[in-house]
Amino acid sequence: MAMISPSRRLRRTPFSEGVEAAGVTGYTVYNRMLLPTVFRSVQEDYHHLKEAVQIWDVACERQVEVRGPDAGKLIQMLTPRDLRGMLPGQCYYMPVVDETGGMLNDPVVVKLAEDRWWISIADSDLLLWVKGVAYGYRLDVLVDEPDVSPLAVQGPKSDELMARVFGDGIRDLRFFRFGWYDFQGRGMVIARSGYSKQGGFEIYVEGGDIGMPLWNALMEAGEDLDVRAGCPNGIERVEGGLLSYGNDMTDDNTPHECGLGRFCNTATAIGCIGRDALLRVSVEGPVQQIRPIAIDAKTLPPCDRPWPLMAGTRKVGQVTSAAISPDFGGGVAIGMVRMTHWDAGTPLHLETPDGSFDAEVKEQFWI
Ligand code: THG
Repeated sequence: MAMISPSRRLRRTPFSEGVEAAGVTGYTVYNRMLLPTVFRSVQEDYHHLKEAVQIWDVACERQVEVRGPDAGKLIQMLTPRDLRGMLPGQCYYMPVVDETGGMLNDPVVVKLAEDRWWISIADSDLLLWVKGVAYGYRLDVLVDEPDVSPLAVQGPKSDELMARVFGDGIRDLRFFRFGWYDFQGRGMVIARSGYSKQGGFEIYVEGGDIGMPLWNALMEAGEDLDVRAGCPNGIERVEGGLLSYGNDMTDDNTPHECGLGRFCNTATAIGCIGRDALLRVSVEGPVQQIRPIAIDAKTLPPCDRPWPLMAGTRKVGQVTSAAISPDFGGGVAIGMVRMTHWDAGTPLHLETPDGSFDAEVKEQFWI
């Protein structure tokens, strides 16, 4: 594919200088911001992620900050997940739905205080929806996109690297909890989370000016750990079944179709804007759902459009993310499959631009 032309509309990040110095070779666009996709090769990056530790510029996971007396009320309006038990210091993976129950985004929400929240968004313009809801319901909140840029530290050696920069206390941080830690006199929110199954942290860097000093400190502290610049890995995230909004689901899908029913408490999520619609559809249950799909292939083209999943001549679903897995052998994929064919073991055919392949519905994702 031809190069993407840089311009002001395609936002750089506080870490772009470090990403370029590290030799980035591929970018995508996410929330109108640069997101690296490849450094050495997707395969080499994959093996390194599983063996060592990587620093990821995920500044494109923008924060929608909601502040004020009605903040908790507004956040609950966005999601069918019941937030009443959520405490400051916790992060939740949170489906966001519209009035039809359609997915608008699948962010991580960070509860900083009763009256201050960050919504760490996937690739859709959620800020506009949240501002619209706040205005339309005359809520007493301020909604904006602060100068906060997540930097992820991912991989099995993440704890060791983070302890060297932030102190040993960080080792005690639990999954999807956050704390405040000091770097050069600046308080930073750090959570144990991230878009991989290899373990690690996300540092919510407040103030772009401290971005490169932090990047450089992590790189220097991890030299003997073989720390490298990395990015969300297209193979590893499919093996782990981590969904990508806009790829694996859109506003045409309910959270239940996306397999996110475990993050919904629609009966008790009072105030959720899509609640009535979801209660209606949840009576019957979804008629299609996300499934892991194994593909009998040695190479696959980039999945830049849905690939039909066929049972004979009948289309029964589609694959929206796929890769060849070095560790599991053959193709791994995320698909949306009709109820009649979603049982594990169901044999299917996958139609790609490079031809047709045997495929099979799997019981669970690979990681
Ligand atoms: N971290 C932060 N913001 C994000 C992402 C992230 N915003 C964009 C995008 N990623 C949102 N999508 C996801 C998808 C999956 C997860 C997080 C965000 C995730 N899922 C775990 C899983 O499925 O195993 C854990 C979910 C749980 O148990 O709560 O982490 O990565 N800040």
